[in-house]
Amino acid sequence: MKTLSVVIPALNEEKAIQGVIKAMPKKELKSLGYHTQVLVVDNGSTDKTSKLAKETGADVIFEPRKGYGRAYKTGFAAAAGEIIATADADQTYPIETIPQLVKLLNKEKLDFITTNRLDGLNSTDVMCLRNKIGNGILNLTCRMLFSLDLQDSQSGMWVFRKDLLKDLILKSDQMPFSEELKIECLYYKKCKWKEIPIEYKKRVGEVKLRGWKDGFYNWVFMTRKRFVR
Ligand SMILES: Nc1nc2c(ncn2[C@@H]2O[C@H](COP(=O)(O)OP(=O)(O)OP(=O)(O)O)[C@@H](O)[C@H]2O)c(=O)[nH]1
Ligand SMILES: [Mg+2]
Repeated sequence: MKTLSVVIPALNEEKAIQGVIKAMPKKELKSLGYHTQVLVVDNGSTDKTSKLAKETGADVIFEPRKGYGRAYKTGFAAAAGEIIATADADQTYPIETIPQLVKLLNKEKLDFITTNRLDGLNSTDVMCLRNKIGNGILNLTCRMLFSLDLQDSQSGMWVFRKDLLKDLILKSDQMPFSEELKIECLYYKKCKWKEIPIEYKKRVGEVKLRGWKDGFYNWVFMTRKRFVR
């Protein structure tokens, strides 16, 4: 049987992590021929995230170096699957749709699927106005600099072939990792990709994103990446 690895970065997500792991559609993936490996990458949570993740059956990797991007790099290196799927540890992403996305990846022989959270958003409960504006600016910048027809450059749910990671230049260890991975795969590697709309849900637990500060940092990173790879 083939393996699919689900990599989840988690920092102090004790309220949400078990719900994310329990929602894992292991049976459906098994019927598609995949064993599911769930990898939670913890960067020094001070709460019970790791303990609860282990108790719910996930493999937990402790990564002492800080950052969202760093957590992903460590998780990807440890992933045994030929396909990798990702999601936040905050119950915002529809984990249950992973089998559909895997089917699509295989049917259309895609290398990378990224998801679009923004189309179906109506409540400010799910994403505040500040984040919507920030996402709009980042998406426009991404379109202008890289000519990528992406509606959501900052989405953190992807399904892709692990092989694709070879030769990528991934410098960010922080939040810009999400846009950097897409830019590397879609713009520099010119892989076969699709963006799929998903239902994005209200976060459980505390936000780790630092609002305008991270938004600005992501914008500077993206702009710089266009000229200095
Ligand atoms: N391992 C690790 N995980 C992190 C770090 N910072 C954030 N995360 C996790 O990465 C995911 C994304 O962070 P969020 O706070 O949800 O940021 P966001 O998704 O942009 O913002 P929301 O829309 O409010 O959820 C969550 O699962 C966090 O727990 C970090 O430094 N290390
Ligand atoms: Mg989140």
